[in-house]
Amino acid sequence: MKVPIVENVLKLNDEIAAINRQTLRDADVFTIDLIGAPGCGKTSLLEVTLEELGGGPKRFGVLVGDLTTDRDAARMAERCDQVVQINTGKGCHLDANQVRQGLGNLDLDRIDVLFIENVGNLICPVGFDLGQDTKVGMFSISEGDDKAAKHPHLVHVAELLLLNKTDLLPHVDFDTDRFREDVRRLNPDVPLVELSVRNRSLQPWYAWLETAAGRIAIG
Ligand SMILES: Nc1nc2c(ncn2[C@@H]2O[C@H](COP(=O)(O)OP(=O)(O)OP(=O)(O)O)[C@@H](O)[C@H]2O)c(=O)[nH]1
Ligand SMILES: [Mg+2]
Ligand SMILES: [Zn+2]
Repeated sequence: MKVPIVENVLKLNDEIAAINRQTLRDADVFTIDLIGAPGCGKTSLLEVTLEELGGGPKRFGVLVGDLTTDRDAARMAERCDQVVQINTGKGCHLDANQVRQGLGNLDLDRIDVLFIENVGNLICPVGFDLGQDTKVGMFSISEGDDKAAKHPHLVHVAELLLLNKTDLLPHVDFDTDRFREDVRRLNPDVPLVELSVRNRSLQPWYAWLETAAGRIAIG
């Protein structure tokens, strides 16, 4: 007897993700699924990005996933008027249907770049297509230098990797060369941006963002 439950769940997810992708393309919105462990600095990065780039030519929106609170959305809503919190309950990742519902609460005509902050988790968010243009993986110094090696799927899939909290390097035993070697071995081509949101050293991230988001303008 065939029991294709998981297969069907992912198939349905992919179908809804395709609808999301079309909706976002039609509205000329470039969408980034930001994936990282709890506390690596996803919301902090987006807060500073919204603050520093918010008045510029690109208009931003955010969908943020969290189990029960709206704290991340409240933080970002201070810097952006297109922010929607998605509560996943016991769910450890966002799925395409939740994103679909989130999109219905945004004014896509007023957004050029949409950030989706996924639930803090390095594992299953990698496998769920949300309709995004690209997935960005975020690690941080405080998690330990073995996390790229232990989460190869994210390293494979990500189009950009961020290593946050470099300001903590003097205080933490983190072998940066080892981390870089693991990344190179798993994905020789992925750009790795080492940064400190705390120190606001975000220029390489902004440069990547501008190039990546530029694709919709020329695409
Ligand atoms: N030292 C240091 N702390 C940072 C940096 N970036 C973020 N933090 C701190 O790390 C903690 C977690 O940051 P968040 O931005 O909430 O992390 P998150 O990834 O959004 O967390 P979840 O949404 O819970 O998964 C906060 O106390 C931040 O102030 C950094 O560059 N350096
Ligand atoms: Mg957060
Ligand atoms: Zn999950």
